[in-house]
Amino acid sequence: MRKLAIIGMPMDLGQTRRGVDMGPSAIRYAGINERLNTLFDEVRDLGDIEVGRPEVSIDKESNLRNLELIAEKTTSLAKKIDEVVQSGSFPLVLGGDHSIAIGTLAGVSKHYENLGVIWYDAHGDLNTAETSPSGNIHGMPLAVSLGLGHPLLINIGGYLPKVKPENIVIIGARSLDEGERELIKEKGIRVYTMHEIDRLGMTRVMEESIEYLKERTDGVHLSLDLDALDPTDAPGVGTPVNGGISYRESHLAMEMLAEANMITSAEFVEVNPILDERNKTAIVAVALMGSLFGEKLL
Ligand code: HAR
Ligand code: MN
Ligand code: MN
Ligand code: MN
Repeated sequence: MRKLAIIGMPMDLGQTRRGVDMGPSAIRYAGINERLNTLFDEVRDLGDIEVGRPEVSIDKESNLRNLELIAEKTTSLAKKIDEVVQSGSFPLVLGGDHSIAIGTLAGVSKHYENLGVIWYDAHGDLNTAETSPSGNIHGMPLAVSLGLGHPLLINIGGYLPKVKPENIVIIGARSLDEGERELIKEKGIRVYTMHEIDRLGMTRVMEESIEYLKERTDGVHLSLDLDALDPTDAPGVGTPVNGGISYRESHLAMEMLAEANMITSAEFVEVNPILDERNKTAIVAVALMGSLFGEKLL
């Protein structure tokens, strides 16, 4: 029996643009239930993790924005995800800014020896407090999952690391900070930048990614940041970067993942309805979920 559990994570503490906390509502409004109902034997919407509207704060020592709050809230998310995986359901998390991935991965990875991660994003999210240009934790979750970053974040779930560098594939990168580039080289992380997507085409990028992860992982988490897409297709994001992946290429990527039958958990993040055009970005997110979970055109 194929079971899906939807978990909303209305958190905007990893960056400074308010509104991304409304992402889960926007995605639900775009018709997620209707779209996915027929693709699973059971779909349960577990509602949102309680985030509230806490007062923002900057940790003086590390300069990280909302460090303790993010540690607390992502810990709650990790616990919920852990329960969902244990119950045999596929966890689908609705963000929220990308810092929520710290919690998702902490909840998921303990169930796998070698969790693979597809990081579909314009950014690397590989900063630490030392390399971050902004102090925004949404630019750090992939580094945190590698065990690099503030102790309060890397130890969530009580173990580390959540992911090994050789089990990661980044797709869509076009805005990497200097420290992130160095880390990618040092750790040998596989990255398909927009250059490779243009050059090889999305078909080959996905064929290679799927083959690479199949060889070395026992489960694969898809972390899809809507800013991986071109801003013309997904305008409702806090940090848009021109020259992104097209709507159709993204569908192809999701369809190929469905065919490969390898994704074991997923999150869709950075949908900000305040910055959007008539909920377009949430609608795109839901359409991509349809393809990811096996919707057929014919
Ligand atoms: N690299 C920049 C920083 O760390 C910008 C990160 C922007 N973030 C996201 N994540 N939307 O993908 O501040
Ligand atoms: Mn991101
Ligand atoms: Mn693990
Ligand atoms: Mn991004």
